Amino acid sequence: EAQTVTTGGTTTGSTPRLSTATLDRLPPAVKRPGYDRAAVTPGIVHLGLGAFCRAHLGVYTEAVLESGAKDWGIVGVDMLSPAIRTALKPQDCLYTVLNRIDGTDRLQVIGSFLDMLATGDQLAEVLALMIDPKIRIVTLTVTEKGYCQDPATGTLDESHPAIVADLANPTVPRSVPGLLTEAIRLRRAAGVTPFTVLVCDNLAQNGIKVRRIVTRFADLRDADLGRFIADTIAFPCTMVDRITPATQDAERAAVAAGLGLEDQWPVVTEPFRQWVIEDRFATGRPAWELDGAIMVDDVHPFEMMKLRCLNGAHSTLAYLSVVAGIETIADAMADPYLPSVVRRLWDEDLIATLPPVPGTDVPAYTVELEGRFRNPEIRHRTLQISSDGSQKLGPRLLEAAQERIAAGFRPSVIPLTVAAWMRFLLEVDENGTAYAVADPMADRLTGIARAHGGSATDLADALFAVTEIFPPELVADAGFRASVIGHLQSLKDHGVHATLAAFLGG
Ligand code: CS2
Repeated sequence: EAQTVTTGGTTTGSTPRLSTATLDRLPPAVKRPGYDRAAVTPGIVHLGLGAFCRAHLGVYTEAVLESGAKDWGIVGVDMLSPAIRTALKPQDCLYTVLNRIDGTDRLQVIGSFLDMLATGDQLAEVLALMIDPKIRIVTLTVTEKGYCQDPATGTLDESHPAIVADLANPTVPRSVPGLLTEAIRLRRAAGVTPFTVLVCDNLAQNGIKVRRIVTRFADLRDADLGRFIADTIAFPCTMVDRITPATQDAERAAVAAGLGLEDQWPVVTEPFRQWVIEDRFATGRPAWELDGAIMVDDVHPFEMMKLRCLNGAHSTLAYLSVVAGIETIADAMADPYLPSVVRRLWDEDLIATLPPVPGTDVPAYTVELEGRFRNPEIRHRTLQISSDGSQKLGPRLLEAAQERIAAGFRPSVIPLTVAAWMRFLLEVDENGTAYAVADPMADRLTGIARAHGGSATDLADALFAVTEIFPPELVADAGFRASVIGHLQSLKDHGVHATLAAFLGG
């Protein structure tokens, strides 16, 4: 059958579309909802509809629905664009998760998202749903920057344009803190039991941090509301993990071939997944442990291990790779030097900063990570991971560097990562290929890079002065500064490979 698949999820052609009506045409090998979707009611509102939540929350919740629970369906809400709603509503919100293991495609059609909304044109519907007593949990994957925080302190950025706008017009929120606060206010006014807020983004102490941000926003609106949130809303911490790159058109085509149906926005993900959740829910929760979620009293050790070892290594690989012109994490792991760099990052900088992780051997965890990064079926673009460095460097690596220095050690690889990020801000790789820095602070950061790019010392000094990213105590450390500047000089003069060869040899 002829079919054309083009970028952006628009497709034309004669292949019929995945939907409730076409489910029975799927080949037998494709898993699909075995429960009666029409009998499921929503219990979760999920904010942020990217690929990750559909490969993670959506899959864990699918298992809960398969077990017979009927009141934990998900309604997904996009706060940035209606693109996923547009792609998936005609499919009755069904989408495919593709796992490729040793060249064999395993496909599962997920039914746990019952509906999809976008705040752009459906804000009133979203708020009405969020005050419905049936909704007991609000989950979030809105990325680090979605919380409008000052990344260095993890507190609300009160000068953030969306926060300023929401404080001026709080009943028509467009920021995440604004939307949560307004929903909580309306729910309280209607006498409905509060929902639990479950943050599923890669922030250290994510629940604690977001509770502080939302409480502060509410406080600025109305001190009584701020107190109410602080006293009554549960924000359990979570560690989430599944490597899920943005979907490519070739993968859409592979999914269509496997389904015999067109799916406009499948997700391709690795076999591994992990979810560790602080078990503190005010009004019940799905039995996610049925599908392997780990319910604990304290997520912190798990989250530090994952954020530093996985995400910190990702960022290290990403900046060095983008500058060197290496396209994916799997390609980076085939480089002669980069695997040794991440090994040293783990062994010399990160593992020593971690508290004991219950039931986990951390060195073995890093060996497993290496295997996950090498997975050739996952084409995870280094440029995608390079985004939002201003938000990611702190929790992934800079905090660890500070701890190492405070303990009397010199961080080894982290200064190299910082230097690579600085070099990355020049927006052109070593082959002369231009790319764009995607970051909420991109204008300021690339402006600094353009103005000071001629000298490693000037560039590093100008960037160290950005206090939203670099804690003053860290950049007050002369050894750290000198190490970053030395690596940056080498990256500029000799390039990534010569710098890594010298670093690893030395
Ligand atoms: C990545 C994460 O894009 C990034 O910054 O490091 O999305 C990473 O793939 C996930 O956290 C894995 O769980």
